[in-house]
Formats: sequence, structure tokens, C-alpha cells
Amino acid sequence: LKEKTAAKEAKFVDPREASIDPATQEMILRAQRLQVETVFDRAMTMKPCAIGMQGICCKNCAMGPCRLPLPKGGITGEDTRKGLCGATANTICARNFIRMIAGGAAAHSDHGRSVAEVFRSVARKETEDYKIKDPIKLVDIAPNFGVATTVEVDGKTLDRSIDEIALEVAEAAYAEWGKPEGSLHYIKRAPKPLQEKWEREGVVPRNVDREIVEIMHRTHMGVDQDYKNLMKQGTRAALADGWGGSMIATDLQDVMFGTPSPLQSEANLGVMKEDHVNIIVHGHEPVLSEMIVAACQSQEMIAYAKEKGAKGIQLSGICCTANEVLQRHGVPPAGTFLQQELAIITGACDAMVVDVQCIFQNLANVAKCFHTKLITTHPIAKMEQDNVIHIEFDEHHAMEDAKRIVRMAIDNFTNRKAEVLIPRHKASQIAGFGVESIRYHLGGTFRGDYYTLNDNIINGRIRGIAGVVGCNNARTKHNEEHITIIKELIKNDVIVLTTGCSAIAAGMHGLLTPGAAAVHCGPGLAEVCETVGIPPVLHLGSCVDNSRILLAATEVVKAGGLGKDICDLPAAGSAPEWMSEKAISIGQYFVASGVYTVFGYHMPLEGAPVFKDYLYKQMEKMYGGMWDCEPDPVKHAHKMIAHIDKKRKELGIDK
Ligand code: XCC
Ligand code: SF4
Repeated sequence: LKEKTAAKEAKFVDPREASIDPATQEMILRAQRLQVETVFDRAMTMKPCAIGMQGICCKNCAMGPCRLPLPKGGITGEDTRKGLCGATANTICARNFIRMIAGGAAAHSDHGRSVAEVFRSVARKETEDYKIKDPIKLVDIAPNFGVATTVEVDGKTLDRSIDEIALEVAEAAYAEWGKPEGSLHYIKRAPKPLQEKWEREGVVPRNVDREIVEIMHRTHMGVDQDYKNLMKQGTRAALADGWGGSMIATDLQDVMFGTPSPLQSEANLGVMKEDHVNIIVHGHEPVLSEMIVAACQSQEMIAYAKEKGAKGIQLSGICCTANEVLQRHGVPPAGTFLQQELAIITGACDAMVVDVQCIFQNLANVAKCFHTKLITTHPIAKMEQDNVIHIEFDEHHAMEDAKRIVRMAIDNFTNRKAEVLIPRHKASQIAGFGVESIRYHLGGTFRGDYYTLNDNIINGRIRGIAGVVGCNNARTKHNEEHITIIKELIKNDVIVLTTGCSAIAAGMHGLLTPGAAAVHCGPGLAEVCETVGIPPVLHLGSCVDNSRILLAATEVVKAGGLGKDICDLPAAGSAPEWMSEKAISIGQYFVASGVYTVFGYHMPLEGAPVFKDYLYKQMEKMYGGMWDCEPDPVKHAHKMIAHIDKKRKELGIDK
């Protein structure tokens, strides 16, 4: 009897209930037939804790966990709930919320730090394998760090050398994580009125690490017990992520690996090829995957693959590493976050190479059932299972490490055992957008021409801008919310900027093509897309590239005609199927930058209605943006559209 209760009997999901994607459904079914367990089945077997879900379980000291469920029938009169120390539901909920921000901001920013470290090695000429691919972008961003790009010699203004600029930018960027005084440089890139709001509210980030550490301190037992004051620090750390760690990651990646520009690719499990060596890169940091791309393209490796009987090497990606190599090289994503196990279940994955974030530990168990080599590469992200190979990646001999990994995959090609079954589904897509290419494709500027974004928003062909971003979540139907929301938005002439797994989903379902305009868009947006030849949904990259959305919004504000601040724009944000702490950090920096931000699924706030109201209503008075949550995708989209319409009315462009 004991055994029975310890291990709950496994339940199996109905694949059609788990995902709207046929490739995913096919692989779930296959997994069930082969008795390989996946996240979809585990989501049936294990249900979440109701009190944790409401955000009111505190385990910040050993007198707890203290759980503060709402009284049956709700709160009538005074809320008397408290933990052993007296912490109220608001305090507990706010502490939990900003600890999620700390986790998310830490993940994005530590990624940024790694990129800054590699960039510093490049600037110091300590590595041969990485170069400065986009010196123009370097010169563009240098002044933001207070680095001069010209020098006065004998009364003449001369350009400084790229090497000199690189060295100074590298030092200044790296210092953003721990400088002893001042505030983050990139804050100055925001519209002036927004900077003033941040100053007024006391949330200008000092340095990245400090804001995250201070969250950990203030949420420790017995420190900050005022949800408003806790949230102030949450906001400061979130801004240090969006306008700091993430933005620096994006910029320095562009400088080293190239700024993306539109390119053609495909998406979904069907990009894998049976007669090729299949390598999948998964995680977030492109530092390693850039080298894997180069290694896979090298004549040496292609010849070696052929020697082993393969027709070539097919590289593909999962999660944001996929987005990074898609944006810059056209490497196709094999799937979203929820498809990581399924890529191995094809039986055709010869190696899955992972770095950091969003990697299921269960990959190791799935890999055991097949021939797949699962390779961890990052010193901070290992797995306990003994079939996992760890090859530590070091920027000083990056190419050597990458070739070792690729060779291992090729050697494994002949070991395939289970019958190979790659779903045939895939879609073509145009990806690789950024602030630069949006400007370029829409008239070369943001305002003053028939084709520009601002003019089309003002004349109403484009009703507004939406950012639809973020994860998949095994508690919701895979991709359904992303796709329904995006379709509803473009049907109503709202142009969509997308990143992360949401962007992969959009690609899988054919929304990242210029052709999608005629099929799915309202007449205004369709006309714009057809005139300039862009998709109605623009892929802006990985989750750190949400910083591109902040900068695009800033450019739109600065170009004029649509108000003075981001909060004046007819714009809204959405994370339909969010699951990670990073999503909460992103949500908060969007809110604090003036964006109405709607999450799907559910928010861990229901147990603390006062704190929830603070986020959903009071935030707007401080920053112009606020949170909301709507699990129903159609209603979700219409809440965003209603906000866009409200802003159009305020701007007097609602005719
Ligand atoms: Fe992870 Fe970035 Fe979420 Fe996808 S979207 S599940 S965080 S990979 Ni960022
Ligand atoms: Fe309970 Fe307070 Fe300890 Fe939290 S900090 S576990 S509410 S006693």
C-alpha cells in the first residue's frame, strides 16, 4: 500500500488535448507507445499545489512553510491572516513575486555577463574564434557607455580605432554588473518622461548584481514587510534586467555575431532529416551555439559526416538558443520548450547540446531510451544522471570544443537503434527582424513617409502594436493561446512583435510569412504588409531580445506623432503561456516601462487581493503600465485591443 501512494499511478494525456500541433501530437502518441514518459503525461499525473498557486505559501524560514489560504467565502471585513512571524498575505505574496523577478533577472543578466566576458576576451585579443562582426553597431552603442568614438587631433576630428572603442566598451559594459556608484548607463536610452518617472519612484537601477542581491536580502525572514516597498525593489531589479543585462546581452551579441536581418527558414520537428546527422542546440546563450554552427558548416565536419554514411549535418534548435541561431544564420528551430523531449523521441537526434535555462532534467531519462548523446556544456548547468556527458565549453578554445561535440554527434549517427520517425510537419518562415530592419523595411525611418510605422499607426491602417512573447506551459494546451491571440490581434490590424517560444510557435503555425497577411489580417494591416513585403508578425529574437521591443517602442515615441512616452502608444504586451521566472521579470519591466501587460494561464496573486490590485491598477498611476491576466485567448486579445483603442482615443487618432 505504501508503495502505491508513494508513486502515483501514471496517467496518459490525450495528445489532441495536449497540443494544437500535429507534429507534437504524433510524437506524444509515439512516446506513449514506447512507454517513454514526457512532460505532457506528468502534467496529468501531478497537479499543482492550490495554495502555492495563489502565491501565499511562505517558506522563507524554518518556522514555516506558513500557508495563508483565503477564508471560504472570501474576505469580509479585516484580513487577519498571518504567518508565524506575523507576515501578511500581501507581504508573503509580494516576497514570492519579487523572488521570481530576482530569479528571472539573474538568469537574463548572467547570460549578459557571459556575453560581456567573451566580448572582453575579443577586445583584449585573447581569443581567435570570436570577432567583431558588426563594428557599426559597436560605434552606435559606444556613446551609451560614455565611450567616445572620435578623437580631436590638431583641431581635426578623427575616428577612433575599433580596437580602442571595443576595449573601452568591454570594460564599461562589464562594470554594469558591479560598479560601486552611479546608475545603469542604458537607462538613459529610455524616453525622458519615463526616466523621470523612474527617478520619482526611486527605481533607477544602480548595478545589475546589487538589485538582485537586494531582493534576496529584503525578502529574507524579518526584513521588508511592506508590499509596496518590496515591489519597488522588484521593479528596480526588473529594469536592471530589461534596460540592463538583457539589453547589453542583445547588443554585444549583435556586435560579435552580427545584427540580424530578415532571412528565410523553417520551423517544427519536420526540419530534422533522417539521412543526416541531427544535432540540436538547446538553451539560451549563443556563445557556444555560434561555434557549433560554424563547426557544422566546416568542410572537415561535413566530409566526416559523409564518411560515416550520412548525407550531411542538420543542425536545429530548441528554445531561445534556437532563436539566436535562427536570427543570425537561418538555422531552423525544431520546436518550442515543450517539444524538447519529443525531438529525442524521433529517434533521429544524434546529439542534443544544452547550455543554460529551460532544459528539462528528464531529457536525460528520455535520451536513455534512445541513442541520443545528451551533452551539457556550461559549468553552472550539469545533470546528475550518468548517461549525460559534460564537455565544458571555454571561449579560449571555442572552435576546438565545438568540433569535439560535432564529431561526437557524427560518431553517434551509426548507433541509431529505435526506428526513426520524424513527423513530416514543418512550416516556412521569415525571421531575423530587429529595430534596424523594422525601420529599413518600413520606409527607412519611423515617420514622415507613406510606408513608415508611425504614419500607418496615425492613419489607422495599423491599429496598434502588440508584443506577444514568452514560454509554453504544460498546464495549458501547447501553442493554442499563442496562436489564437496572435491571429485575433492581426485580424484586428494590430501588428505583432514576437520573441521566445511564442515566436517559435508563430513560425510553426505559418504566421511568420508575408503570405499570412492576406489570410489572417484585417484590411489595413494586410495592405501595409503587402506593400512593403513583411509578415504581420515579426520575429525579434530570443527572450533577452525583448530589449529590442523596448528600443523599438522608444524609437516610435522619439519619431513623434504618438505621444511623449511609451505609455502613450497604442501598444500592449502579452505572455500567453508563460511559465518561467524570467517571464515575471520581463512582465514587470514592461509594466514599469509603461506597457499594459496581459499574462495568460494564471498569476500567483489570487491569495493576496490587495497586492494583486496594486499590480493590476495602482501601477498605472506610477508608470503608465499595469499587469492583467486573462486565460481565455480571445478575451485576452480583446483586452489588449481595448487598451490600444483607449490610447488611440487619448491621442485623438481614433477616427
Ligand atoms: Fe524558456 Fe527562452 Fe520561456 Fe521559451 S520563452 S520557455 S523562458 S525558452 Ni523565454
Ligand atoms: Fe512563516 Fe514568517 Fe517564516 Fe515565512 S518568514 S515561513 S511567514 S514565519
